[in-house]
Amino acid sequence: MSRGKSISPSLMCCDFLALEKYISVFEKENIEYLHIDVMDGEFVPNFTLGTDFVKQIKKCTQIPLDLHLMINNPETKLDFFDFGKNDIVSIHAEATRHLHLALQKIKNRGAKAFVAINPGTPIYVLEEVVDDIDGVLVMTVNPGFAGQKLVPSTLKKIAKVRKYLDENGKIDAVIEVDGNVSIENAKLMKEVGADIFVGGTSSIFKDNISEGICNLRHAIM
Ligand code: S6P
Ligand code: MG
Repeated sequence: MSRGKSISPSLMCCDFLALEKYISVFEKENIEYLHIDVMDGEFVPNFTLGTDFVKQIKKCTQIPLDLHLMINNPETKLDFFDFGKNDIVSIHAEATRHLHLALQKIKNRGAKAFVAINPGTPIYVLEEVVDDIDGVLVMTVNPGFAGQKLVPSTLKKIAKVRKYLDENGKIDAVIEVDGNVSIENAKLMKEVGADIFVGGTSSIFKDNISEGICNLRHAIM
């Protein structure tokens, strides 16, 4: 996978009544991915976007999807989701006893398989699947809600994951960061090795979406 710096706006932060308008701005701004948060009310204490939403988005744009599945036992639910080649699918290491199997199921459909890890999860969970992944989603807040504050220890963790991937010959594997990716934090995250930046209420979803994207783009270049 290319390690070029990319932006993935978090669609749960959109005004859903204006979704088409947002998508056309994202297309105009050459956004690389669309981040879709799926929550099951069990793995995380919230519900957000689901299978029908994913289907609709897939129908209305060519921008690759970036599915962030915050659901228990994803290996039993992947078939419900519309994804394929060029899309990213992240599953949480904490949410499955069958991490390897779940990753294979993602890869078999041609998508890019990422392991997501919470702020409190040690990076050694990557050890037995490092050869099978295209990237790691480092959560920089505890998952469940937008608008939270950065967990400061995750900055060190991004650097640790980069080092671990490189040492294991995974120089093309990508690091995605999600949670309080403000303009200021994005610069710090970039310094320690982040590649894909999830833009939420801290950056893109403020007064002017295009301006937010432009500022974030500038911070990560
Ligand atoms: C949180 C979710 C995220 C948020 C994003 C919001 O559980 O996975 O993708 O939507 O973090 O961004 P911000 O800037 O409000 O933290
Ligand atoms: Mg997310």
